[in-house]
Amino acid sequence: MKNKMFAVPMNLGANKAGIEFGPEVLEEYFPDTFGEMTYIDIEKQRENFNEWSLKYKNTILNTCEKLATAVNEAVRDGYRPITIGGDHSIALGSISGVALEKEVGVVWIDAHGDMNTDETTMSGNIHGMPLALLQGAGDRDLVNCFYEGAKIDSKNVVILGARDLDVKERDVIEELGVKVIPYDEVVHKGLDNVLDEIRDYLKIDNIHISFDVDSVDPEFAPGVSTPVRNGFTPEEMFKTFRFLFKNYSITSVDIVEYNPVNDKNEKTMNFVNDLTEFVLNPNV
Ligand code: DIR
Ligand code: MN
Ligand code: MN
Ligand code: MN
Repeated sequence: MKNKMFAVPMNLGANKAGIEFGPEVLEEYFPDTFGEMTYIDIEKQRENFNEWSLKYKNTILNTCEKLATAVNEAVRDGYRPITIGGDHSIALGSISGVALEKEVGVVWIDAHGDMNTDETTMSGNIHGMPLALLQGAGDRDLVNCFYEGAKIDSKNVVILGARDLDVKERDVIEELGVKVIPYDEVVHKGLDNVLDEIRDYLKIDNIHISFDVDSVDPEFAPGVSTPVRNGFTPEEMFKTFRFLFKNYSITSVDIVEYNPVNDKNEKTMNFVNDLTEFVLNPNV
């Protein structure tokens, strides 16, 4: 399958400086991997600053709708869209763009659940909400991004690697019935067993992988905005990707939350490049 790459240099969903430089740093150091990205423009919209719990909602929605339009066209033209972030709020756009064409399941690989709503959030940051929004939970305007209503079915969603879920976020996860495999469980059961479990659980052919770099242990990927200890090794992540590409039709991929400002010895940058190279040319 041919790939088409999109870059979304936005940090507003995380409200932290640095993530917006991810795509340009990757492109500068690895032009062979990232040289062909189509950049989505971030057009600042007028914001309602009374909406504390939905910081930069209008600009994020505008960006996600533009990304969804571009991704949707790529899918219709037979490409596999790969979206390079930017913060994780952009997955609202990428997945909406795919979901209009195909019924997709989602493997959300993240230290976090990203299943807050505007009512449960403690940060007000929209990058903690996209997975709930995609299932129809949360702010109506954001839920209706690109087209009206939920984009994915909760039974087709797995959160893999979580280890930092907010208390009320857990309630949303439980209400919607989303399967969570915390990183702890990966350690206790072994990654191979967990991956087999995913294959038994996700009974759908088309899968979108939404990969948050902070799912990886900060020892190997310090270049993120919200590091959480005890995460995946790079080897485990390559194994996971290889498994998913082997067992499913991977419609589309996000690689988000790389923050070059926090990187050490270019570790994260090199890892993101290696993983993207695999995604572009998966030899399984
Ligand atoms: C936290 C952090 N749960 C929030 N979320 C992050 O702001 O809602 N997601 N960092 O990637
Ligand atoms: Mn995330
Ligand atoms: Mn995260
Ligand atoms: Mn994050």
